[in-house]
Amino acid sequence: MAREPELRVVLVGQERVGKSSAGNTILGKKEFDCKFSARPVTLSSERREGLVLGRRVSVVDTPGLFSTELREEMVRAELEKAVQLSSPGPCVFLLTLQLGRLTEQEQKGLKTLMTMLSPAVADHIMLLFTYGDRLEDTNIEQFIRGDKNLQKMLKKCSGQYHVFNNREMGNTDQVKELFDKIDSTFKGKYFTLQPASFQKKLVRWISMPVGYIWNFRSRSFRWISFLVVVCSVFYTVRWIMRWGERDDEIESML
Ligand SMILES: Nc1nc2c(ncn2[C@@H]2O[C@H](COP(=O)(O)OP(=O)(O)O)[C@@H](O)[C@H]2O)c(=O)[nH]1
Ligand SMILES: [Mg+2]
Repeated sequence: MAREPELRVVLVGQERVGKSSAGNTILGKKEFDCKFSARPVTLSSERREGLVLGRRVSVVDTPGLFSTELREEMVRAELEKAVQLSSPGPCVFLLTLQLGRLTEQEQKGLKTLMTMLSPAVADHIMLLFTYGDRLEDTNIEQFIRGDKNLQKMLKKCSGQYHVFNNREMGNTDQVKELFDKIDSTFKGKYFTLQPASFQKKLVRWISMPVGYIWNFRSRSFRWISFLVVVCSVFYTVRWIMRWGERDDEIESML
């Protein structure tokens, strides 16, 4: 019997919606940090893998799409890193939403992913609702039927969704159901990133270190770092120019 292909999953969404917890539910063990805290715990994309229900599975957890800690450029870089970590490409992006909380920013998550990665990503996005324990005596289908914004979101992506109760990490039925939905919706196809143009790369090379420095918490440290960078650039340019002058000097002496 042919072995089932590896399932590569990337978890994306707002901060504290339950992405890392969902990653742990998929893998059936506590691989990602997820604790109740006022500040986000995940600040860079991380990959974990395992054998789940007899199948090789890799899960990449990412920081929040609208991060309170990272600048937009860094969020984009972490998303691109997530795609690379999921090589040759993720089968699905699980856009994670907390059941019962759909803010305007959360509704923009899809657009953010399309802008940051590529419009083609929409076909590989599935909505994953966490906090399934809140459903009580209703079900997810009924819940979606009652929310026009959710229906709109589903129309703009693959149309597929699933619900997790991360409080029941040992419930493998919810994981099996997710795998079945991924298989039937994406049929082994996966998302890849087109190489960026030279201009885009140049803008990123410049904006990445600037964004990185700007992310430092301490204001004075931020400014000192800027000064160090500016001075380094200045002295490097001066050194290169002096080099040319020295060649001229040597030539005139000979
Ligand atoms: N009741 C309940 N709590 C959850 C569920 N999923 C996550 N949480 C809690 O939500 C908080 C944030 O979860 P986390 O996975 O760190 O969110 P992330 O920032 O999106 O990675 C943690 O306190 C989790 O225990 C769920 O399905 N049900
Ligand atoms: Mg997290």
